[in-house]
Amino acid sequence: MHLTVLTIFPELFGPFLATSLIGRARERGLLAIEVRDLRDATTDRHRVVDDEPYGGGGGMVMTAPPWIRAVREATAAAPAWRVLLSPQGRRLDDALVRELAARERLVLLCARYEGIDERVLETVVDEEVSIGDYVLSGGELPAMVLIEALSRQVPGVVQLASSVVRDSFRSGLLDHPHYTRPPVVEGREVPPVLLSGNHAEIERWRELAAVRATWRKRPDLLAVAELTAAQRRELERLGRECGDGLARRPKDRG
Ligand code: 9D3
Repeated sequence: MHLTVLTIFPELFGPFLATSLIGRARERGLLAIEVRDLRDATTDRHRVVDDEPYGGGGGMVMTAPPWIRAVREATAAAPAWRVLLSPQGRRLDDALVRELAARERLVLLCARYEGIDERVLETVVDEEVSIGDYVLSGGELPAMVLIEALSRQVPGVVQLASSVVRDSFRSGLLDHPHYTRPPVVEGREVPPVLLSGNHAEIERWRELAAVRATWRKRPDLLAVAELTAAQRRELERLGRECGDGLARRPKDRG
């Protein structure tokens, strides 16, 4: 997979792209990521990328010519799917990550200021993507979120640990709770089954713990989750225990 990032803050990406999973994937040639300074596509002495909005009002708008030039340069050698990170975009989720990961080449446009000249969208953008309904100052952090999620979908980037096998199974449930040493923390013990050495029973406990966690923290996910028979029974039990229409019991914090 080949990514080009266009931004006026290329320095934000340095350590992020050099570290851990992504750094290793780049070293191993599984992932090619190029970060380009949008200002390199300007033609004036002061490398200006913004101007006042036509029609007045506050704020500044990113001008079209540097964007159009930069995207055309980035796609000159080979075509790419061109994504503008934007509050107006389609909300990023697992399905969108997989769709984008199926593209061989992506160009990610990171905007700043109040907005970007609409003709950029009309001429050199294929899709707008948002990472959620909250206000950030630009598209750089959203681009990093997207890059991290995408890189996990590139074959070979994440070593096939059991956690990834479970990830790729994706029942649509939350994870079960995890425990490691020491055995007692603030007087709290580890669920004894996890120390039993009985792997079939541990697997059953995790299966039910996952459905309980989802029921308590993200009940909306249960509508589309794929449940085993045991998980369906546990869900019915939780429903009876709580009573339909009553508030869910918050996690005991005794
Ligand atoms: C405060 C300015 N807003 C007026 C209603 C519009 C606005 C412009 C530019 C809001 C945010 C931004 C900068 N954000 C992004 O470029 C961005 C973003 C985000 O803010 N939230 C979630 N996903 C994304 S993707 C790009």
